[in-house]
Order: sequence, then C-alpha cells, then structure tokens
Amino acid sequence: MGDLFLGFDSSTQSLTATMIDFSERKVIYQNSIGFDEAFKAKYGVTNGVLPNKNPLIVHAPPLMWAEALDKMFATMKAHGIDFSRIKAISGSGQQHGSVYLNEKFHSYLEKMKDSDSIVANAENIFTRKTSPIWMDTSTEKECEEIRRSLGGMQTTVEITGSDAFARFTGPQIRKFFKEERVAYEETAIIHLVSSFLSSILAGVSSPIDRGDGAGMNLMDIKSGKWSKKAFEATAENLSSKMPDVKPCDTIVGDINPYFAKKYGFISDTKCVIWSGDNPNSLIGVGLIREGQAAFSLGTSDVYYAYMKDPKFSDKGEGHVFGAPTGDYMTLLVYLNGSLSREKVRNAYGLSWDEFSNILAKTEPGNGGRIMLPYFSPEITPVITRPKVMRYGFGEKDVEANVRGIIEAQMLSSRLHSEWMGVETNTIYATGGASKNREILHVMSNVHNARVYTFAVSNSASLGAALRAAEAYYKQSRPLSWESVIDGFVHIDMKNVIQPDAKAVKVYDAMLSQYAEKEKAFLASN
Ligand code: XUL
Repeated sequence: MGDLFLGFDSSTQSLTATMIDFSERKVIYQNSIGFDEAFKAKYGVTNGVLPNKNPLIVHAPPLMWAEALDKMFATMKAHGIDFSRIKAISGSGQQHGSVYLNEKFHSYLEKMKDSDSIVANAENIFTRKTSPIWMDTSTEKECEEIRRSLGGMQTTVEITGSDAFARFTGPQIRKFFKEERVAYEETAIIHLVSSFLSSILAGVSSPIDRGDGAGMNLMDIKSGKWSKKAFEATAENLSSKMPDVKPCDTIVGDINPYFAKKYGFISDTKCVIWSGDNPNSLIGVGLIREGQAAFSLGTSDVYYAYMKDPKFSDKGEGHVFGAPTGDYMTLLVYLNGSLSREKVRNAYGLSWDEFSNILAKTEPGNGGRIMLPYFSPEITPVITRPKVMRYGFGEKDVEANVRGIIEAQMLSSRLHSEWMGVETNTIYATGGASKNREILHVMSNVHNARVYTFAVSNSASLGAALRAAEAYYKQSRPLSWESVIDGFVHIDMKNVIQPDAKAVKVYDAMLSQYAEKEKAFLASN
C-alpha cells in the first residue's frame, strides 16, 4: 500500500473525485456528484448554472461548489475511505469563473475550523451573490474597452496570452466594476473557482495558480506575474483585491481542521494549489512533450497541446495558458461541440449508431459540400450571431449534414491551430464523443495524425491528483513529470486510428475552401 493522493474536478455540471495509489500506479477511487441531482432544489440550478432571462448571462452559485466538496467527502466516508492515508490533495476548477468576497471571508474560514457546517457563517461573505462562469458571453463591450486600453488585439495577446474574451475573468470584473460600483468597492478578494475551493480546503485565502491565472486577461503570460497594465485597463484598485499568483506546485497549507476533524485526515495533509480544468487535463492525459495534442469532445470541444515556449496567434485565436510543468499550453475552445452534434442527430431522428454508419459509408470530403456549424454562438472563431451555413446542400440532406458537421468541426480545429506551429502527429481523444470511432477517423484524416483513446475517464481530476503527488514529493525528492504520469495514462493501444493517405489528401485540399467560406461568413456576419 503506497501513498494516496486525491484530485477533485469542480466542473460546470458536477464535482468528481479521483484518488490514486501513487506507488501502485492505480486509480483506486472515482466518484461524481451531479450539481442538478444534488442541489437543484436548494440552489435552483439547471445543468449546473442559474437560469437567466438574458441568454448571454450565465452565472452559478459559488457556495454550491463548496457544499459539493463537503458532500463528496461525506460520500467517500460512507464508502469506507481511510482519509488518514491521503498525503496531499489538489483540484481543478472550471476556468475563468470568478467569486467576489468581502473581508469577512477570512473570519468565515477561521470560524469554519470549529464549525460542523461548511455553509454556516457564509451568508454575508459574497459581494456578488452569484459567479459569472465561462459560458457567459455578456462582456463583449468590456472586452473591447480592455483591448483598446492595452493597445489593441496583438498587444493584448502578447501581454496576457489571449485576446480579450467575453468569458475571461478580467472583462467580467470590469463589468462588475462599471455596473455595481458599490459592491465592487466592498470586494476585498476576487477568487477564481479554483482558488476559491483551494481556500476552503486549506482554510486560508489561497493564491491563484499561474496556469489558471492565464485565463483572466490579467496576468503577464511570460513572467507569470500580474500585469499592472492589464489591472489598469480593467478596474480601479484591482491589485488590492487580487490574491498572489503562484506556480502550480505551491503548497497552500495543511488541510482545514474542519475537514480533518470531520473526516479523519491527518492534520498535516497538504493542500496543493488548485488549477484550471485544462492545465490539469494536460497532465491527466500525459501531454508533457511537443507534437502531442488532445481533443476533448464534450459539451464544448477543446483542442489543446503542450507548448515549450509561448507563441501567439496574429489573429488573436485560441489561448496560451501556463502548464503545470512550468512551461505553456495552448488551447482552442468550441462552443458548438456535443450539443450541436446532438442537434444534427436529433433533427433526423438518428441513433448514434445510425449517425456513425452514415460517417462510415460516406466519402471523405462530402463531395465538396461544406457546413459552417454555428448552431449556437461560437468562440473559435468568435460568432455572436449564430447561423448554420450549408454550401452545396440543404437542410433535408441527412448524409451531407451528418458528415458536414463532423468535417467542419475537425477542419476548423486544424485551421485555427495552425498558429500554434506545432507539428501534431499524435492526438489523444477524450470526452463522451470520443467513443464514436467514425468521428475519430475524420479527426485522424483531417489532422494527418494518429488518434489514441484512453481507458481512464476524467483527466482533470486525475491530473489534479498527479499534481498533488508531484508537489508533495518535491518537498523531499523531486520527480520528473515522466515518472509522475508513468503508468497512470492507459492508452488503448489495440484501437489506435491511423490516418488514411487518400483521405488526408482530400482534407488538405478542402482546408483552404473551408477557410474561404468561414472568412466570407465572418465578413458578412
Ligand atoms: C477554457 C474554457 C472551458 C472551461 C470549462 O478556456 O472556457 O474549457 O474551462 O471547462
């Protein structure tokens, strides 16, 4: 029996816990709590978020995330987990979401140590009752203001690692500053989802991790420190409200006595700073070298890769975040992921098997027919007025629509990842839709890359557990990242998908046509 490490993933819709036995190289416990199932009655959430008349506004209740943490520990206790064997804990939060707290946050954490409830004393700690999350698209105006004040798109990208994006924290803070000035002034601390939960777990206000901090339009991506210019472009007195930004292996402290007493942790169980879901997933899927990318096909599709040195898109596409290894990572986010695939499937009353059969029997290239799949607003490229465009076919043509959406999603990811300048020969496919091998064939042929899938699910919470181990051992005998991930990432070697040379050629030629259609659409939208 070896040392145990625990990783959490507080995502949009659920909280997952993954516990690993480090020397046995095994996941020994994994469990998820769905926010709707557990908290709909108490917090009124649907799909983890609060309903809003304005579709651009997407907020969630921050206390629900904290309460889920407590509920998970209680569930694990009921499952007989021996908490005294856990050496360190870390976690992953949905990126960009922010929590606004007043001075009372410190006394709340202090009082929690002697309390038997995580929600006791919490009513008056928030200056903004709800937290804007990554799905919120209501800050286009603030993005423009920040971009302008930083000297334009290119300088914004070069300073912060990303253009100003609606879901990023800086624009959300600016909106709060402009619209609710009194509450902004009462705000003593602004946390990310990750650093808020890191604080609850450690019982002290936590720093923000450099990887997740990069998703705020507030951090200087090259130095890993807050950018004075970005603060000034965002809101007055911001520097007094922001926690420090620290590397990904920072130990925030020993576990909050609240959890130690309630669940039986040893008192010096280490709390390692939480990071964002994407930096954690980078480790959870084992991306620690260039040339490898991962494509997570979920509610949103996320294409991401490890990057040694920061490179930037001259069109302001995608993002550069900090990687847990101390290097960089890059990613593209698509809002038109699974929900849009489902829309096509449902429009023709298909089962997923029928959907796959259509992909299997139709030819790569769709006979020259192209779809632009903007069923909903899009992040890559930015589309605020969504519309599905079909070139050379109509809505009624089932086969052309099925192939059209998958080819569009894959061509778009190739097109918009070109700036990363990374020759990708290997893609790790994860997420619900990665079970569909016909989709993966299109991915492989469009990117001319081998596509692998995994046995382990929830790469973000696994990545958090591995980060906890890395930071813990660093105190006495630092381990290489290779040896940290070794044996945890189980690639399904029997089902590797190899690109087909003929199809690769078809997509090489199709890419410029797709780019032209997209460009024309963007010019007219
Ligand atoms: C990344 C992004 C999402 C969130 C939610 O930029 O917006 O992936 O992290 O998971």
